Amino acid sequence: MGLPRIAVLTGAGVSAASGIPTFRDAAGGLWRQHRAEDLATPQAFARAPKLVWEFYDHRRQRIAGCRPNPAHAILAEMDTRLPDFTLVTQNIDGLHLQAGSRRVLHLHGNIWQIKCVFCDYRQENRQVPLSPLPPRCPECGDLLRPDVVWFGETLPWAELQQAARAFERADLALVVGTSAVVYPAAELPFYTRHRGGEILEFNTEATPLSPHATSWFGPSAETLPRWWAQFCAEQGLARG
Ligand code: BV8
Ligand code: ZN
Repeated sequence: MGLPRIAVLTGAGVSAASGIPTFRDAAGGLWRQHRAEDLATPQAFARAPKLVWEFYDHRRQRIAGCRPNPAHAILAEMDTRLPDFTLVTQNIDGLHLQAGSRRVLHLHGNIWQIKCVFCDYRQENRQVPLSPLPPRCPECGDLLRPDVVWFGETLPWAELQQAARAFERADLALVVGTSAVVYPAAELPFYTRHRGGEILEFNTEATPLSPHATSWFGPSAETLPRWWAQFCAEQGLARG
């Protein structure tokens, strides 16, 4: 029996130790009395593009100075040590790539990418602050928007299919720092279970996934490195 096939799903909790507030906690959840869920929608953008852009520009400014933490580093190391490893993230902060993970499936987009609402203009943009808001497309003059998946929008088809296949064939699903309430991403770990695989959950609190998983409670910047050291010892993997 070779090394187990592993699929990982991360959420905002994996970036908490990097200083980025999670999506639903107090700091990250509310901005100028607006709930994040109410601003991350096409309807909000159609109604108030400047306000939605001020929300995203605020988050870009917060994220710009943040660095990957040990949880990101372990996931990047796993990427190099395991023959069958897939990292799927709901996060839009880009910290997995910054930590050196090469193969990352971004299901909800990337806050550092902006695209035109009309033509196919799409560009990486790391300007903080961004001004003027809302930015206009240099090609057609229409509005530019963050290249992220809003509530009610479909996820990128190719990434979702690849993620589903990875969780279907995985022996082990690691679910790190997600409240496991946003679909279809939250469905993925159940694909592993349906095929007889095991789910390990790394979170500071219980979630709807917990009854179906083995939980490592605590901050993932501590629990993930601890689990990986134990896993390497069990599998006879020399540490990188
Ligand atoms: C779609 C990008 C339809 C933007 C995001 C009713 C029932 C079921 C589903 C629905 C429903 N009503 C609507 C839906 C569908 C909806 C949905 O699931 N809603 C939920 C809220 C009920 N889903 C959608 O709309 C999706 N699209 O379904 O399309 C469709 C179908 C066909 C055709 C057309 C349309 C789109 C979903 C994507 C939305 N975009 N983000 C942005 O970020 O601004 S989702 C948003 O939530 C973030 O991306 C985030 O990644 C995601 C999940 O949140 P988490 O990452 O889990 O973060 P959260 O704060 O919630 O939790 C943090 C966790 O970390 C906690 O558990 C905490 O305990 C833990 N933690 C904290 N610190 C640590 C820690 N863990 C470890 N260590 C620590 N230190
Ligand atoms: Zn355009």
